[in-house]
Amino acid sequence: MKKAFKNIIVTGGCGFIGSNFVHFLVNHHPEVEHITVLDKLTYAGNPANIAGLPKDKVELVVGDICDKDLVDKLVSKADAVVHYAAESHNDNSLIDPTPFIKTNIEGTFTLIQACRKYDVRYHHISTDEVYGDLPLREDLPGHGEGPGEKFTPDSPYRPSSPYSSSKASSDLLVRAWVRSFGLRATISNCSNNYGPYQHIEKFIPRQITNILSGTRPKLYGSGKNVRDWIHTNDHSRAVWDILTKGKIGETYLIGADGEKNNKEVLEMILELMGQPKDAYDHVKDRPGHDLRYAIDATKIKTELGWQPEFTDFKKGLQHTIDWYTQHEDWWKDEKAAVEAKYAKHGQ
Ligand code: NAD
Ligand code: TDX
Repeated sequence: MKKAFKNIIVTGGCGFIGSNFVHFLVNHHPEVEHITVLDKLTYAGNPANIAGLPKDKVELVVGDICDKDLVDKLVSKADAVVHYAAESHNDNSLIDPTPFIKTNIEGTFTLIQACRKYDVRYHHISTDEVYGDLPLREDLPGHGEGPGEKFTPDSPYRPSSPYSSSKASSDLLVRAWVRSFGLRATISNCSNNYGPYQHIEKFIPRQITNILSGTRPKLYGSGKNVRDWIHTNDHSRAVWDILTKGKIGETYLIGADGEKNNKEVLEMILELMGQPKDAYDHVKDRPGHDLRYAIDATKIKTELGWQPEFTDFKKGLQHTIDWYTQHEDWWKDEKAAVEAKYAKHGQ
């Protein structure tokens, strides 16, 4: 019989997606008795994201996933590690890749070495960006529905940025540890998440908070780049399904058929916030900007029975806009510095 996961470490549990998973565990899985959030609290980590959760159940350990002794001590007492902690922003990785190499690669190495030592179940959170990008649908013979026109777990690794190449490196370490050392690991590669608590450096919250601050939104390049959006609640449910029902050594792609180009998303935000459709600026494009991401989520749907619940993007976006509108205290203090950094790089 499978061992129950009573004591789980969630790395990066004070970030956007990791904190969503911590809330998900507390709200939906009382059988998980103790959650240790291991988080360095970088600029992207905010303890407020898990404030209010029961202190006897959720313990925050402020520390670095590269700290071998700390990781060893925590992992020795755990049943599972779900690894979210990362440097996560492409634009930052283009300015200074150093912390991406350290946290995303060395941090993963540190965690899997400890999981190997104590035979602890490990789930690795990754991104669809490891597969590089796809041509736009209109340029494909099957208009995006033919074989090989979306990412599948067998797509070749072809990362474009320092961020995505560091994530790809970490995935490959995990695959090798499964094969060479019998690490009990699974990997998930998810598409672009949206929802409350996302850092305001990212596309959707940046534009919402720009409008709320009286600043014009900023669109990179032509805005034709396509992202495959999924609500972060759907991501958390998928991760739990993989952790508890997934097959060791397997990779699962998570996506909710949410393809939209950036211009469409921005126009939708403007419309929902009562602004003219063209009230934004075109700014310098991102170097190496991936054109299109699209996930074929057949495997997780058919093998694990997962389905997304947030299928109405406009409704999810409205809910996200409402959250940022009502939680100015969560983002206001950082806004000027985030925009000043972008302005320095022409974005
Ligand atoms: P985020 O930047 O919001 O949060 C990252 C968290 O990790 C922060 O709390 C930060 O303090 C912590 N952290 C960073 N370096 C650390 C270190 N060395 N030691 C301990 N903690 C550290 O990121 P996110 O958007 O929530 O992404 C979480 C994970 O999901 C990442 O692995 C990312 O690659 C992956 N992912 C993100 C998306 C997306 O759309 N945001 C999509 C697919 C996969
Ligand atoms: O101001 C902006 N204007 C703009 O047009 C910003 C910040 C972004 N963009 C574009 C770039 C992308 O095409 O919007 C799109 C989304 O940008 P980001 O929010 O930076 O996300 P992306 O680079 O697609 O990566 C995200 O999804 C995959 C996460 O940040 C990663 O952590 C995840 O792995």
